[in-house]
Amino acid sequence: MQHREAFVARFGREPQGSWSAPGRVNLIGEHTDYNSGLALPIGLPQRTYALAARRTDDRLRVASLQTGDLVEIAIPQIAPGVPQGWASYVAGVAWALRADGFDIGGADVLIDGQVPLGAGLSSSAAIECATGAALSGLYDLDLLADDTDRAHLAVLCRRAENEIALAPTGGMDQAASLLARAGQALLLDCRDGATRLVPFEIERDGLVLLVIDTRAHHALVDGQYGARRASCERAAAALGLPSLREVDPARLDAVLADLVGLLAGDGPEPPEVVVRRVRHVVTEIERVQECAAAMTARDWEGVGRLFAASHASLRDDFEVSCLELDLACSVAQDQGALGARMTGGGFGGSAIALVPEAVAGPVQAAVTEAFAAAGLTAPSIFAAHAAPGAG
Ligand code: GAF
Repeated sequence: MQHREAFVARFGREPQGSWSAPGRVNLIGEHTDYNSGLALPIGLPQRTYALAARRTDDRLRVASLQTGDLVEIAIPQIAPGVPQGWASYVAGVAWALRADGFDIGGADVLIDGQVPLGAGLSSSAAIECATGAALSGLYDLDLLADDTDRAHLAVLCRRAENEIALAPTGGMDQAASLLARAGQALLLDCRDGATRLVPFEIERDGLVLLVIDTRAHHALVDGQYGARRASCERAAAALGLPSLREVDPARLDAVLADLVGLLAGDGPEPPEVVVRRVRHVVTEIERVQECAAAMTARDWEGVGRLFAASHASLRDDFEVSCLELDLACSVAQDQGALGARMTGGGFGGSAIALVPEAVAGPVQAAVTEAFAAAGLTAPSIFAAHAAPGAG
């Protein structure tokens, strides 16, 4: 069924428009956003669609083509944890717009989420940003007009996720979904929100970016993501810094040695664990800078080495990888990928591999075979390119 007919079937009226926003893969810069660091995402070709029409009362009715359910809530009733589940990403955006002073009313919204769910590809940010685009369109807020407005909407979509859906995420995913451009990666500085576009047209150089959705469970509302964030905040506080971004990479060893004494055994983890978390964040921020430079120079082997170093750091120091992600990356590397790494929050979800076109097929086959041999659920593998943000 087409989107328009689906909307009419659910709500008995015509939609006033259709808006959409992409999922993302982060090329490098993981668990850096909530440390005021750097990240380098691209928009994915897979998008989430929001068809919508205004309501004259103060209610939201939201339906999903994926779950088949319909959730109804009065906007003033939206609160932390209410509603629950996927509808919180839609309702949270209405709440955040109101909290920011935008005079929006109710809406009927139909969501078609074509970004794979729970795959670490920002399906929730895509719902938020498509909803933000829809409410902006319905109520003439013009929040897609330019990058400044889009960045503002990204902040509101992040508030929806943090304060209503209660996932303690940084802002990378919403920024990527709203600010992404075709053929470009977005160098995002989470300290001041500044962005710079970095060319990412790998097909010109005979390369393919494979996304390997391991199908291993990934959820940001589980405690592990929040625990990593808390460790970083604890370390920054012990060092007397506003964030780990302020650690001077040239003095990293000395800072880590000091940190052991400053933490002095209090807190939920031993100091040496916190030290490893900090080492990941500080070195990862440097890798983002190096990767942006290598991409600009079209030094793809250099990019591949940085991907591999990032994965090792996330696996060994930050400890957010898992068997499936490690297997996908090592098999891809063995089959000729220039580099492979987990992408997104980790604990499952997806890996990416930068591969010469000629080995894309063999890499896919080898990863699929290795998963079968290990008794794992078959991965879903597709080629991605840098696609545009919400519209
Ligand atoms: C998830 C979060 F939502 C992001 O904010 C970011 O922290 C990422 O994990 C890790 O880089 O996608």
